[in-house]
Amino acid sequence: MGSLCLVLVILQLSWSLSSTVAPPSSHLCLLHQRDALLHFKTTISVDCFRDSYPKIDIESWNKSIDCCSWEGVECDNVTGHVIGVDLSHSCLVGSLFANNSLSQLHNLQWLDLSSNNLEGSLLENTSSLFHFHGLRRLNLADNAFDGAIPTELFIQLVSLTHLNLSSNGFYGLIPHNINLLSSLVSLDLSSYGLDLRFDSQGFDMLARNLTKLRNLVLDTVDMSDVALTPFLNLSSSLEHLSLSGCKLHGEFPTQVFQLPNLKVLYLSENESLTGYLPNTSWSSGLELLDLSNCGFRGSIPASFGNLTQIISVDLSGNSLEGQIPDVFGNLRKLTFLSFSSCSLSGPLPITIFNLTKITRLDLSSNHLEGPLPNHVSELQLLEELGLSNNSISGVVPSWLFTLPSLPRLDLSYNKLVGPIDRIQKPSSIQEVHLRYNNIGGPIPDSFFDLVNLTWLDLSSNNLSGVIKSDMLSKLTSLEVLDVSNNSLLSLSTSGNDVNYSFPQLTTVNFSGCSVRQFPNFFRTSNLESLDLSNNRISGGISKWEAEGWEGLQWLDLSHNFLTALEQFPGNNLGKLNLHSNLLQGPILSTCLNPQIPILKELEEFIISENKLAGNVPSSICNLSSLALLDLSENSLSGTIPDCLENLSYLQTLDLQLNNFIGKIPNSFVNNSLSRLLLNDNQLEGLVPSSLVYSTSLEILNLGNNKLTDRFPRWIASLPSLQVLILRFNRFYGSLPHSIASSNFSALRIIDLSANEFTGTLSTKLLRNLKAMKDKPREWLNSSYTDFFGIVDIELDGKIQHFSSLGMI
Ligand SMILES: *[C@@H]1O[C@H](CO)[C@@H](O)[C@H](O)[C@H]1NC(C)=O
Ligand SMILES: *[C@@H]1O[C@H](CO)[C@@H](O)[C@H](O)[C@H]1NC(C)=O
Ligand SMILES: *[C@@H]1O[C@H](CO)[C@@H](O)[C@H](O)[C@H]1NC(C)=O
Ligand SMILES: *[C@@H]1O[C@H](CO)[C@@H](O)[C@H](O)[C@H]1NC(C)=O
Ligand SMILES: *[C@@H]1O[C@H](CO)[C@@H](O)[C@H](O)[C@H]1NC(C)=O
Ligand SMILES: *[C@@H]1O[C@H](CO)[C@@H](O)[C@H](O)[C@H]1NC(C)=O
Ligand SMILES: *[C@@H]1O[C@H](CO)[C@@H](O)[C@H](O)[C@H]1NC(C)=O
Ligand SMILES: *[C@@H]1O[C@H](CO)[C@@H](O)[C@H](O)[C@H]1NC(C)=O
Ligand SMILES: *[C@@H]1O[C@H](CO)[C@@H](O)[C@H](O)[C@H]1NC(C)=O
Ligand SMILES: *[C@@H]1O[C@H](CO)[C@@H](O)[C@H](O)[C@H]1NC(C)=O
Ligand SMILES: *[C@@H]1O[C@H](CO)[C@@H](O)[C@H](O)[C@H]1NC(C)=O
Ligand SMILES: CC(=O)N[C@H]1CO[C@H](CO)[C@@H](O)[C@@H]1O
Repeated sequence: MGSLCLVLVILQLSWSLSSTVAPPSSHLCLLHQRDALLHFKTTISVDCFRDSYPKIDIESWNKSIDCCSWEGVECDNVTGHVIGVDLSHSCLVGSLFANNSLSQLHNLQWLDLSSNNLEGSLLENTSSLFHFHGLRRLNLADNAFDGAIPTELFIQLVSLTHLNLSSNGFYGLIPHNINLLSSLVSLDLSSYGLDLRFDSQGFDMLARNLTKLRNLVLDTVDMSDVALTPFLNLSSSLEHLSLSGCKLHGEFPTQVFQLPNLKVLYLSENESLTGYLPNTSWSSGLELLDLSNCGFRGSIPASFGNLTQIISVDLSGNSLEGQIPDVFGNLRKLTFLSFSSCSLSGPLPITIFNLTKITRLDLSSNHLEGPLPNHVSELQLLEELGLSNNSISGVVPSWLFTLPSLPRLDLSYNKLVGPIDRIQKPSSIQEVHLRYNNIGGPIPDSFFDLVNLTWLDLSSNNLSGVIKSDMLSKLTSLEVLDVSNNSLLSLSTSGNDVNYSFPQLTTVNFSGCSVRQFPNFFRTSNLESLDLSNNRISGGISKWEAEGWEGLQWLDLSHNFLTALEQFPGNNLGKLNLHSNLLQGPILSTCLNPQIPILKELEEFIISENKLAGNVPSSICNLSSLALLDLSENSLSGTIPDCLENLSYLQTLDLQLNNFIGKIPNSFVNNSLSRLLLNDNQLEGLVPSSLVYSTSLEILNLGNNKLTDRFPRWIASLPSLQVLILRFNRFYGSLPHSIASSNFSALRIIDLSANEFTGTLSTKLLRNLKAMKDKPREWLNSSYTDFFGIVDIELDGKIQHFSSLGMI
């Protein structure tokens, strides 16, 4: 009974409603308008990219169906006139011709052709569109229209309320008579690349005349000529102002933040735009604020805490300073907050840690100090947390490792001391970065419970104790372990360590710790990179220890106390650094024994500053991938093997400070060689003429040998040569005149001292050393200063001083 009553009431209600409006006619659509639409359909085609489909399917427009019920078409319910056409995102391809049939839709109020692939100049091809006197919304965004925006456009479209020409190829000045569009509510002229331009007068008029504007979007429109005072005249109805990357400069009027209806303010990427945040009366409805990478100054005012509607704030990359006011308690809608890369100081605002909806919080790269709160139960949605590069002190609280949505924690470059408390319910966090803090004591066990860790970086702290493989045993997903520069931390060497393997581990960095022995564990893993440099590893590496390591590509054992090496570890090494150890005897002959599989992949081999003796075996030339061979500062003797031409990728050959004798082999045929350092040996004979082919040669140091030769005239033709040292040899004769006229185009250092050169020194030669004069600073920072100190030019007893050499 009750439900029957209800049905009756509804029937009556709907009858009385429909009786007040005219009943819909069976054919609303006017035939000539239908034909105009169908004709338009024939002038364009539909072509979607893979995986996309049209929002409006223009193909479904069908003559036998009333055009007012076609997708994307809207008619006036009473007159049947087509008043709206929405063909946005509909995969339209083609040109809009000037004689476009859409122009016959005289009553059109809105037209949306955005996000298609239409092309041609708006000026030429669509001018007929501008004759719609009744047009209120025009959206041609995201097409390929280009050309200047036609002046007539705005004369015709005086009723326009919504104009969207964004993301096309328009260029040039925005016509002043845009200000005729005094009904405009929404204007979007954003472009890709500063091709459209507002002049100061044009924008001034816009601000005064378009009093109904609610949306003004001008991203990457060039506004470098626009003064900022007209912003004071912007309509108080403004809700959305977006001026990213507009080259604005000057002081932004604080009043804009106070426009009563403002909800969205984007001013990012205007480096020269300065200004201050308002102390009072922010627009209370502000939801989105992005001022990133501008020049805003002053402090963040306490009134910030009144922005209760705020959802997203990005103030990163400004010159804001002072404390962050602790006023986030009422900002319950905030999901994104970035204050990174400012100059903010003082304690961390505690109320920030009470934000329940926040997903991204970035306070990195400031001067924030003091401890993190001990207990935090909010932040459950946090996906990104940036606190690195501050002066945060105290312990690393365990709640950071329980946040369910946080994949990565970066607290690097702070003053945290640890330890980390026990973690009650570890999250699935994947990356923990704590480099450059003051965390002391043993590595807290709690880290080893973070079973989903892939990256653990504890480098540059004060950690001590011993890392054993069983500690890491739960971290089966670990890919990168970096504990470098913890000078009291060492690595267990016990035998049972071999039992664990780390299938994902590729990179281990123990540089600068207290490791005393080459480790057993990791050997069976798929390790690719192992850095044990700057440790206290002494004794030898046995053949047994050197086996395995099949995946190892990069091994750094430099700055240790190794005395012996039975075999190089791993067979697939790309880089091996044994610099500065105590390796003795003829290791090269043993380890490069032709019987042992040779390191075909080895690109960099550094064994300098050891106590190697004996000859260099010619089997070294089997290392055919070598780009860097550094045997310097040893006691190697014998001749330089005459097979270097096999090393066709060699870029640096450093044999300096040994006891090599005999002639320099005349077999430099590869043109990638850039550094050849043979100084401080006992080499005799001539400078090998094959070097003339080494067109990449930058440094040639043959100093302190017993070479007897004339000045090799072809040297001046080496186009890249920057450093030429022939000092302390037996070079004789005069410098060839021809070199004075050559350009020596790159040369910056030349040292011919302590030879037997004769004749006069041509000032023309020295005047030609052009490279010596430019960019001294850049050059001084380069690594050449590692090799050479003072350079003098001394010829025939006369020392020449040139001002351009002063900087050396
Ligand atoms: C148009 O609609 C009629 C009736 O529904 C149908 O028979 C005809 O195939 C349609 N034409 C096109 C081109 O879709
Ligand atoms: C026409 O009528 C439909 C349904 O009655 C309504 O949804 C639509 O908004 C009306 N359109 C106009 C322009 O009045
Ligand atoms: C419009 O112009 C194009 C090219 O200028 C022409 O091919 C086409 O027939 C014209 N259409 C109408 C309806 O006049
Ligand atoms: C319109 O654009 C097309 C293609 O970009 C071009 O060929 C044509 O000449 C243009 N002008 C007119 C008036 O249609
Ligand atoms: C302009 O159109 C584009 C594409 O349809 C859209 O993304 C953008 O939000 C529009 N601009 C305004 C201010 O509505
Ligand atoms: C401002 O708009 C009015 C119409 O509302 C128009 O008459 C006037 O010319 C416009 N001023 C400018 C500078 O365009
Ligand atoms: C523009 O702003 C200035 C400064 O606030 C004011 O003096 C002037 O009257 C305003 N002009 C208009 C047209 O609103
Ligand atoms: C806000 O107040 C501070 C301190 O009283 C003052 O230095 C600053 O100029 C004020 N900022 C604005 C925009 O009024
Ligand atoms: C926040 O707004 C209230 C009321 O509008 C006002 O009384 C208070 O002074 C404001 N607080 C700040 C810090 O501006
Ligand atoms: C955090 O919020 C809770 C309730 O939501 C409140 O009791 C507590 O005082 C707040 N803490 C801070 C520091 O604002
Ligand atoms: C670790 O990741 C696996 C999936 O990769 C997941 O099943 C597991 O729950 C995660 N562990 C924790 C403690 O979240
Ligand atoms: C992205 C962008 O356009 N940034 C501009 C911000 O403002 C400065 C100075 O006005 C320009 O140099 C940048 O190109």
